[in-house]
Amino acid sequence: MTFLMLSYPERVEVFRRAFAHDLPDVPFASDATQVDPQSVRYLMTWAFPDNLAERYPNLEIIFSVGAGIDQVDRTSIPPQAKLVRMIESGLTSLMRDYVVMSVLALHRRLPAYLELQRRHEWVNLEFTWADQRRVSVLGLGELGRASLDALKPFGFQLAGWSRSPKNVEGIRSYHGPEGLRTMLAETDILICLLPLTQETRHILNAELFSQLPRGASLVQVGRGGHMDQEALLAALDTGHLEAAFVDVTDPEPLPADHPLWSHPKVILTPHVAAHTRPDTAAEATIANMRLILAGKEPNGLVDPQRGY
Ligand code: NDP
Ligand code: OXD
Repeated sequence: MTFLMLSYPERVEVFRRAFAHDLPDVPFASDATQVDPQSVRYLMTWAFPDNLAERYPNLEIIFSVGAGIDQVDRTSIPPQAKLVRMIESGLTSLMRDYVVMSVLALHRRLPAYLELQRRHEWVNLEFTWADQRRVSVLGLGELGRASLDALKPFGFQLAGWSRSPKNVEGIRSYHGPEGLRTMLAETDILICLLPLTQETRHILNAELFSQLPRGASLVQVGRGGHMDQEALLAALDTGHLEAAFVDVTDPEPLPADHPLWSHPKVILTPHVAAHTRPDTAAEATIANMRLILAGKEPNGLVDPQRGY
């Protein structure tokens, strides 16, 4: 019952040491050419090898190295194998930091001040008190909830939208299409932290932007496929949206001549909002392996029907 990890050497070494120390009975391998494919029961990877089912016929669990699993071609997964996404404190803390940074920057109108600085103009822009600023998150999962928790001390009016109803202390919770419309109408800064599924593809489109109040801003940290980039540019150009932080694009890398690079109301980062941290991810994976070996459900088990 080998655990095969396909990733870059530094990350693999951290996992190898953690497995040797905490789970010595589970053989750990990282070189696919040196392992008996029949023995591979657990596979951890980001990019999924071709012909997975034929290559590793006894696969039971596929662990994604990352939180998202939209990179996976579901048709390649052997029918008996389950998919587990990454939930670990290092990645969550990076996302929390990025969301707090961008919400504060948008709240204090940093993109507009950067533009004034470029023009050497000393101008005081209007401001809003934090307790009058409405900040909403699309997606009340691991990362959406952690981000909202980190925003609480600033006193913003917080809201979140999910598929199923939620009851989260200090957060107005919405679900379903009607809930989304209501939340958008009451949102000044919108954060996208959804998984990319058939239902959420291109959810950030012209219609959604038009439902936000004039002057609202966006933090796009989900997946490039969530957003119609032309619609964002149009909403910024008409002034309907004030500014956007964009961390994920379609395609990635974003072509050098794409207008998002140089738009004065956009702060663009190259999909760096969060990354898996090797030591905490190894701990989380070992905890999950213990659950699996005890016949229990691992944390982050993907529901194939929901698609996340
Ligand atoms: P989770 O699975 O924990 O949470 C997903 C949330 O989205 C849940 O609250 C879920 O609702 C909600 N949701 C899913 N589909 C819908 C829908 N159709 N309508 C309404 N709500 C929906 O995911 P994480 O928080 O761990 O991660 C979220 C995403 O963040 C990842 O999938 C990835 O796209 C992105 N990400 C980006 C990174 C970056 O560097 N930019 C790094 C890591 C992740 P419910 O609770 O009802 O199930
Ligand atoms: C992830 C990512 O999904 O880095 O983990 O985007």
